[in-house]
Amino acid sequence: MLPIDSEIITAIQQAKHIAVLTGAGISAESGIPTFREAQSGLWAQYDPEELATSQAFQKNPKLVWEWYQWRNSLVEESAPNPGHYALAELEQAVNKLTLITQNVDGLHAKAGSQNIIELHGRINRYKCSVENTIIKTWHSTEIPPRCPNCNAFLRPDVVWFGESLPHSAIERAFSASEKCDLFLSIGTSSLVHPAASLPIVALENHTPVIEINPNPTPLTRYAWKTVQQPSGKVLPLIVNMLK
Ligand code: BV8
Repeated sequence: MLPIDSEIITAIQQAKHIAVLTGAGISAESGIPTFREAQSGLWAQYDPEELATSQAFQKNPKLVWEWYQWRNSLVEESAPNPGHYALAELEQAVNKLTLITQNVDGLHAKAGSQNIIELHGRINRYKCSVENTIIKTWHSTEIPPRCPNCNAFLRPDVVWFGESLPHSAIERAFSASEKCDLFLSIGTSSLVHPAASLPIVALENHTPVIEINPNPTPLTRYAWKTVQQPSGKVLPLIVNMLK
């Protein structure tokens, strides 16, 4: 494990408002495959960007529903890892921290983070595919199950490709990215928009961006500092160095 650059520690200590953007990579050490990692077994033949669309759901609702049930089973078997817990601790240790996540696994909330913006919804929350109302219980035994109010199919309450993000979530995320004086990008390939635009907004405001990701991304060349190590190792180290 490489030592953490002391300038990173000083920047975190002196920051008035830290914005953090996380992606699937922060949950990799919880055993949840990242979005672009090859899907395993039955799902290896499918491209997530194809399946996570309303077109795919229209065409084959059963297939899309079962894909989400499989992914949800992985989430249910998973637990927050030291990276999630370290971010929850960091939130208590600094002046102000806004945690913006692209993840739909709910692990940040489970780890105790408070100020969370979930850009892409939650995989274990369901809504009517027509009325968009959240449905907590149903008796339908069809796959996908049908809405108890209007009989349309239920779907996961996540944002599919081609769908708009929840207005308040993206508004708050852009506002935090504009107002923060330090931006951390953790475990994201920085490919999916509008989330990938958030660190760009920080850069446009001359805010330093720190990237934590074992691999380079399109953001790497613009980052003030990059730590190319797993977040589950790096984040606890950073939190310990703040003490
Ligand atoms: C929108 C929920 C417009 C669902 C997700 C055509 C039509 C419409 C839009 C578009 C289009 N073409 C392009 C677009 C825009 C599109 C987009 O950005 N496409 C990309 C692919 C180019 N965006 C959208 O469609 C968005 N909506 O634009 O709407 C609009 C406007 C008005 C009116 C109508 C429409 C919606 C985007 C949201 C899609 N939903 N998730 C689900 O989960 O099933 S996105 C999904 O992919 C994830 O949530 C996540 O956000 C994203 C994957 O990104 P990452 O999280 O970064 O994960 P990834 O696997 O890519 O990378 C993991 C990283 O972790 C890697 O870099 C790896 O190195 C690193 N890593 C690995 N291990 C570790 C680690 N890091 C640290 N530690 C480790 N241990």
